[in-house]
Amino acid sequence: MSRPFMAKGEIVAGCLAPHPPHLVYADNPDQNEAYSEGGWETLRWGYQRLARKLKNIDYDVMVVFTPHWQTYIGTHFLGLPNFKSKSVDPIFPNLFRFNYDITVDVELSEAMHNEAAASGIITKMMRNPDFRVDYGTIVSCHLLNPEWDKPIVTISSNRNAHYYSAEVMNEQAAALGHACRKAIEESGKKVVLVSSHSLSHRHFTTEAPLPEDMSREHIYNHSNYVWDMKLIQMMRDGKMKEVIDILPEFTEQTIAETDAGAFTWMMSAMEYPDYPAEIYGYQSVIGTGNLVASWDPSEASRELVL
Ligand code: 2X7
Ligand code: FE2
Repeated sequence: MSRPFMAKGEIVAGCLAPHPPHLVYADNPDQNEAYSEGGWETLRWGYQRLARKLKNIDYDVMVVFTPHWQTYIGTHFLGLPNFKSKSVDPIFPNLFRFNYDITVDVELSEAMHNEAAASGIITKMMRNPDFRVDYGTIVSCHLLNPEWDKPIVTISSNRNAHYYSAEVMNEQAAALGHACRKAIEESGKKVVLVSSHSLSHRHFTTEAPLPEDMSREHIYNHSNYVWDMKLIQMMRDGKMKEVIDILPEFTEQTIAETDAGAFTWMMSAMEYPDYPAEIYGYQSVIGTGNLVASWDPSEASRELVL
């Protein structure tokens, strides 16, 4: 239903925000129990610069799509106003034991759920008060807004790439992005979208004795590096439709975390930007390729960062 007296809602920024728990570990926030001597500064400094930009953007809510809330029947949306617990990374409990207290914009979450359902996508609201929010949501949102002073919505990753193929995932995620854009416009809200994932995702299976020992950190292999650089160049050139078209091939060749659908969802919701991405930093974490980047639809505030 359209609301004639309300300003149209809009997507005011889209952020590619990788979520290795190492980045929060390296930052030593009060919420995390582990202690580090730092590390992965190229990514963390990039995140800090993007977080400063977001502080100067007027927005109501962050909507994050995460690969680490994996759902096998449909797409799920957080559906309670508050979630509070401790998140322990299943692979890196030595790095990430984070006490979170998250506020959710349930109104927008339901609106996106309903619009997606109306377009034929299988959906569900998560109303379990004991549900533990995944570390993908927590890491990306913490690094983009360490004050946690805005509500969020998390969208799960329906594992289409694994049930069917990377091509089917691309189609489904694009349809979800389209529905979410419609819901945001109807809501009258200003929204920051967050696509939470690495690019290339082959990773080492052993860890350095000191995880933040940067003398041990490098990309898993050259082929993944070349693929990541190819995509970043296309982002700089504003070729987002082309990036999404080759994403299934990229996903398969580099075991990329784009398999989750987040990036396709965000680009579809932003109608495939043809303007340059803002590049904030690229670095490997335990061998994976990670890029912090943003798409700013406003030409007036769009920057050449790196
Ligand atoms: O979830 C992750 C990731 N995507 C990349 C690197 C390291 C750990 O966790
Ligand atoms: Fe991940």
